[in-house]
Amino acid sequence: ANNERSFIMVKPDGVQRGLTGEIIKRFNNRGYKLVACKLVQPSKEFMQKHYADLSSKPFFNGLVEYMSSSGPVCACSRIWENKERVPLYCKYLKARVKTFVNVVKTNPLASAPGTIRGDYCVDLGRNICHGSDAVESAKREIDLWFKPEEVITYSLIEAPMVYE
Ligand code: DAT
Ligand code: MG
Repeated sequence: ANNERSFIMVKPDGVQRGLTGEIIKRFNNRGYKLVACKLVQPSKEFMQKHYADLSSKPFFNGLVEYMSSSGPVCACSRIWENKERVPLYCKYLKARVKTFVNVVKTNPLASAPGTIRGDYCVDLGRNICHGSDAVESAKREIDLWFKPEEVITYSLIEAPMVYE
């Protein structure tokens, strides 16, 4: 479970609201290493591939339409060296407060303060940030969004100050 990569994307609403830097900074602050980052205007076909798992859902077409026609997204990949981290990204993004256990986990209304969604948004279709939900989906998403040479290998000079 070492050096797992995650895929994080600031959605069009996050980019339009000027929150790209905030979101990148949140992950930097915790010690995640940014290994890929670019601004993209994805096509409808591309977003259909990204959200292929959800293709049978009633909200699929609206989601794809929104993601491909509301402005660019910022696609990123990160590593938290020597730590298992993909499950943690989810907590970061949207851990639920107890009062809202009956609300779908994706609804940012239920996201705890301190999480990215819990601090910046309130509506299901305007939840500002995507994070891969498992190691396998992260791999699939990184391969979809980035060419191999766009994912950079480098050492973080602050690493000994973050990791014992
Ligand atoms: P998450 O983004 O929390 O991983 P997901 O992968 O289940 O959630 O869904 C992807 C996106 O689809 C989500 O960010 C917003 C939209 N979505 C999910 N469930 C929805 C619903 N019931 N109605 C409308 N949009 C929905
Ligand atoms: Mg998801």
